[in-house]
Amino acid sequence: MTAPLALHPDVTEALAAGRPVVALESTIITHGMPYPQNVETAREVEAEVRAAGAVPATIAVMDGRIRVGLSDAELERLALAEEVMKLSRADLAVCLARGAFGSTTVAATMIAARLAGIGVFATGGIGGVHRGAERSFDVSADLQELAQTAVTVVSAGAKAILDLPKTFEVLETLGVPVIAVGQDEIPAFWSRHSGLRAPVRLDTAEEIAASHLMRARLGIPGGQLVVNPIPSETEIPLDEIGAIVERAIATAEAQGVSAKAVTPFLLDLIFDLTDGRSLAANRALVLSNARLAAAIAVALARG
Ligand code: PSU
Ligand code: MN
Repeated sequence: MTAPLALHPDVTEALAAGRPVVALESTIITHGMPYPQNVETAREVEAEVRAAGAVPATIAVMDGRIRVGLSDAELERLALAEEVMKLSRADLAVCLARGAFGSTTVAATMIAARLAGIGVFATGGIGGVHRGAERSFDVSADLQELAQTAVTVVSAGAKAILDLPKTFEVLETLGVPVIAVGQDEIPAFWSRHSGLRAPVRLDTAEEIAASHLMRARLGIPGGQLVVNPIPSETEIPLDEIGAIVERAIATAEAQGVSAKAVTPFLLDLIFDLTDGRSLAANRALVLSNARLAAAIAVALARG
């Protein structure tokens, strides 16, 4: 029995030749950004990965198969689709078995990347422990996935819509290395600073790749979380985005938004409340993460 994986020919070829490949998620396209910025960003991210010498593999579920690497027409179809399941570990198999259409979150993209033999994955922000989790118990399955699936995930940290100290405490408990790049502090998605000290700092793609390979040699399951600060020009400082986030969370609570709907609801509202600045920032940080992930993939391919 093998997994229903369908690799794009460019991805198959690169993997067979031991050349660098970077996995990319698709929930950011279907649930993270509005059309047409979602598909424009997806295209720019793929181009960035190629320019840095790696092959991009955007992952989604279509027609009963996990697709690893999409054509431009498929990216467009995903970006325009209205009924798309947001897939995490819990629902990946259900979606495949039903032959439904689904986009993959960080957790599901890690599972797919691992099945395809891809070691590194670029995204925007990971899911984490939501504020008020002591009441709602809302903790993203992304954290458990990082603990068990051996993929290095390049992010800009976790969004300030989350409880950041609790998110990083859970990652520590789960044995997930959180690696800051170029600074001693953990970045907070739209902001370069969070006030939280990073457990580890590594400034080069080579060091991050070496530690990924060392974990494999030790037989340690689980991945690494790289937290790469957003480029300064597009940063929204924490004291500025903080108040907006508070308003968005209060609105979500008043409207009874829960479960999978929380993150997309907040992102959409924050987009409106910042007059689109949050989206421009999101775009810039994903591109920067794609560049770093490609450099890590190049270093991994060298061994
Ligand atoms: N961060 C973003 N945009 C997104 C997400 C995170 O900047 O769209 C998505 C990712 O796919 C992540 C998911 O895995 O939200 C987390 O959702 P939840 O909080 O429901 O676990
Ligand atoms: Mn959740």
